Amino acid sequence: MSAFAFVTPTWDAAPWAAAMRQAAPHLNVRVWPNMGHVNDIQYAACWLPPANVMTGLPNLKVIFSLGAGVDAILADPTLPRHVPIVRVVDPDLTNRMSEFIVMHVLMHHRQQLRLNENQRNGIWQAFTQHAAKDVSVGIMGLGVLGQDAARKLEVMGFQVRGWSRSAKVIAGVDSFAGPEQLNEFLKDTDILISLLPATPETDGIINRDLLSKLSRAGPFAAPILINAGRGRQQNENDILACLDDGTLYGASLDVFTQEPLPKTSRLWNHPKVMVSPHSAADSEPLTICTYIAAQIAAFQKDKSHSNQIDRKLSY
Ligand code: NDP
Ligand code: OXD
Repeated sequence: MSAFAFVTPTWDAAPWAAAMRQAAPHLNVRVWPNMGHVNDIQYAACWLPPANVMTGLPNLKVIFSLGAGVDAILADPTLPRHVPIVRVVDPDLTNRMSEFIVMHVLMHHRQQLRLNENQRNGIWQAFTQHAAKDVSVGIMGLGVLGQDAARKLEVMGFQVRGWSRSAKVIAGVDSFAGPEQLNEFLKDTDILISLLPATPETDGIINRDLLSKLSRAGPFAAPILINAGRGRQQNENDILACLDDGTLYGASLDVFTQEPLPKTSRLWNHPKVMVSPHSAADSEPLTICTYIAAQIAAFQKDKSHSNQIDRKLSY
């Protein structure tokens, strides 16, 4: 018998199992830790699987991530090396992320934090409006999510640039690639966005050194940071110090080194910061299960699957 297991110790798996049964009624769906006979399980979808669970499934053929990122799966040091890992690439998730990115770029661009503060104090005061064409938005990570956000920001009139490992050709978007072009990318970026995956190479990349290389020629004379990639990429003490001394004008942070963000973090109440609880782009159970069901159908037909990560690159 071929069975499918959800292994999501930190999430409620019930809505996921229900969605999977709807998306693939023929599949035998199980939920960790009640997985029945482990020999039956050929497919697993997970988020933060406990050590030894995946490696204890001898007939596992594909591991599915329930999100676009796979760091929550690769965190398992016992993960079997021979089983392919497939991540989510889906227009619904991509749209959700672009909504978040466009919303936060616009909130900073139109100075919404200052307007909110004035509203609380009953102050009627309009601020200078700057043209989008005078603002350069730089996206670190021009993958599936970064490219979609880049296109949408370009349509709105912003100058858009992106940085990735390999160079890209995207109409209206300047592409920079590799460590050797990072400084060039940063020096004319007014609003920096991270949509990078968490990998050993990107860990800690958002630090004082990087932030101090950003443009100070934009409308606010200091840059803005938006991180919806992963918290591991940011040094939060550096970000706070840069906000306090004016190296940064503002920040939107959706991801943190520790999640949930501890109540004691100064980021919660910092007047220049917008905090969201790792919710830039939710994985919607039925959408994601429909995607996984289609991948399993393809795999059962001819052993094919798409959006497999490269284990050597960790994304
Ligand atoms: P992709 O794999 O499609 O894109 C990753 C991009 O990062 C690629 O352009 C890649 O370059 C680039 N990259 C990776 N490593 C480096 C490096 N060392 N130097 C420069 N560029 C690098 O991923 P997605 O766009 O689908 O997702 C990106 C990330 O967004 C996820 O991994 C996840 O961490 C995060 N995410 C966050 C969510 C949230 O709610 N906050 C929701 C969904 C995702 P290249 O193109 O050359 O390979
Ligand atoms: C993801 C996430 O990787 O939600 O999809 O963080």
